[in-house]
Amino acid sequence: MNREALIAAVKEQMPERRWLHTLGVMETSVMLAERFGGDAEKADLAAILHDYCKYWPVQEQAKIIRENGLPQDLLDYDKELWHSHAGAFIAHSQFGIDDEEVLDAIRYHTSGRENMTLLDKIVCLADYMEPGRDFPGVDNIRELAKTSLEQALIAGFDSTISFLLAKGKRIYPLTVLTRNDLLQQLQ
Ligand code: DGI
Ligand code: FE
Ligand code: FE
Ligand code: FE
Repeated sequence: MNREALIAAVKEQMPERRWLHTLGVMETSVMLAERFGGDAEKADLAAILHDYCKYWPVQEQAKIIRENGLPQDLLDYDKELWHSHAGAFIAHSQFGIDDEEVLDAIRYHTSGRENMTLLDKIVCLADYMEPGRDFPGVDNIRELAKTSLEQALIAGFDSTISFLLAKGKRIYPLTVLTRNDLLQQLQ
């Protein structure tokens, strides 16, 4: 499937405002790839697909995780964590994307993981700071992103973890491991 057809397929899966978010992540991923020496074409592709399953019924997302050997522990945590793994699965099975770097960037764009690749970092950070994002601290993340992917990502995960704590929600352990690992990378 060519890029235009892929974009049309993605657009159909989501409301207008989420499509505008996706456009913002595409633009920001490419900018970050250029800034930090990443692969702009892979960043663009991962960004296009990253939220493909975001508006699918949660039962469908759960079914993909249950029936295809994806990490079952996801099902014990917030449903917001499911669309990234389901999205990577669909990117491979439905759209034939075989590039593991692209699939991983989609798969880990919400939680991150230890030893994130450059592409993982670019897509995850673009998701936090695309122009349409407006949450307390987002301008600080954009400022940090001028010089350090890691510092900007840590600020992003700090904000997510604070948000989850304030809501009394559980934190997916991988999110904490990701933050610890990024801090260690700065030492
Ligand atoms: O899909 P997006 O809204 O663009 O962004 P995302 O894929 O980063 O999802 C973010 C949401 O996931 C945010 O509302 C917080 C929620 N979430 C719930 N539990 C966790 C979590 N995010 C992380 N990183 N870790 C969690 O444990
Ligand atoms: Fe997402
Ligand atoms: Fe294959
Ligand atoms: Fe997103």
